[in-house]
Order: sequence, then structure tokens, then C-alpha cells
Amino acid sequence: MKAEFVLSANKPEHFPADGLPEVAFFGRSNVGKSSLINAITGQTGLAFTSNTPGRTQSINFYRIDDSFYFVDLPGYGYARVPLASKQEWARLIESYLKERKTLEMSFLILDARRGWMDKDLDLKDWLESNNHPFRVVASKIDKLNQSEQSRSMKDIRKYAEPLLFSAVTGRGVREIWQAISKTNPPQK
Ligand SMILES: Nc1nc2c(ncn2[C@@H]2O[C@H](COP(=O)(O)OP(=O)(O)O)[C@@H](O)[C@H]2O)c(=O)[nH]1
Ligand SMILES: [Mg+2]
Repeated sequence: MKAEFVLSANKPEHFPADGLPEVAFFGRSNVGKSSLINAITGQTGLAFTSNTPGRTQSINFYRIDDSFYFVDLPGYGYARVPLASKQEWARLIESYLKERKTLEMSFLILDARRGWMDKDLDLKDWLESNNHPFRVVASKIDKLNQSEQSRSMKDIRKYAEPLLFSAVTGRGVREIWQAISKTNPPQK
């Protein structure tokens, strides 16, 4: 598979204009969005990962097989970010969601250890009420033992059926590609 970084946008005017379909990855800072993109493309280091939450403040576009984009969105709702930049962030995500006609499929990524946070539920409600196809991913599943996994799944299933994922073990990579291949244009 060919996967290449294309651009990093901090305003809508910078989003790609070639009209290729997009698969977007949403979630709070540090849930593992960038690690997931690296894991499913098999390219460590494609998406920038960080131990410092809130570092990625722009929207990163990666082109897959010259036919669609993966879009790595900045994590929402991280407390240590100053209010002004939080608002800028919210505006950027909002304009992406509202104006992006090419958005075909979204993944809402939750940390399996934490489950749903308010902002996750807000986003899920928005995606549903605007008829945007999406799947929920429970990430970092390797960090939970069997009984913790069951408890976490029970909790997450109150609102959606999650795909279980680990960037460390590769669990869930195939299921994510299956979900992508079921959406309109994006394929693999
Ligand atoms: N154990 C484990 N750690 C993970 C996993 N995914 C991400 N991480 C770690 O969590 C931190 C944040 O990951 P990152 O991909 O940068 O999160 P992002 O802010 O959502 O893009 C990094 O230290 C990653 O190594 C996972 O599936 N399992
Ligand atoms: Mg990231």
C-alpha cells in the first residue's frame, strides 16, 4: 500500500481541493489516533505520535493509494491547552465537519480504559444527526486484562458497538479496513 503525508492544515483554505474522498479519525488527545493510522497503513512514523497530549493542533492529510485521504484531526478537549487555542481548534474541527463534502466515513476513537467522555458523545450525536457514517473504536485494548475488557465493552456498548483495537498488537487492523471498504468510494 502507498501511504503518503500530503499536508497539514490549520485553516479550511488549506484543505486539499482535489475532491478525493476522505476517512477521518476523531478523538480526544492521546487516545491513539496517529498510532492507529500508522498501524493500519503499516508505516511507523507516517503520522506523528506524541507523549505530550495536545501537540497536534492542525489537521493532517495522508493520501492512500492515490485514491483517498486519511484525515488525522486534532484531539479535542485537552485541559492544558490555553482557551484561545482551544477555541481555534474547535472552530477548525467544526469547519471541517460542516463543510467537508468529501468526508465519507469517520472513526470515533475512545480510550478503552476511559470509555465515553462528554465530547465523544457530542461528536457521536452530531455525526448521527447529520447522517455521517461512522464507527467507534476502543483503542489501547492491550492495556486491559480480560475482565477489564468485558467491563469496558459493556460500558461502551451503551451507545455504540465498538471495534476493539491495539496499535501494539495489531488487533483490529483487519476490522478497520473492512469497515473502510464497506463505505462508498474508499477501498483497500
Ligand atoms: N499500549 C498502547 N499504547 C498506545 C496505543 N495507541 C497509542 N498508544 C500510545 O499512546 C500515546 C498517544 O498516542 P498518539 O497516537 O500520539 O495519540 P493521538 O494524540 O490520539 O494521535 C503514545 O505514547 C502511543 O505510543 C495502543 O494501542 N496501545
Ligand atoms: Mg496525533
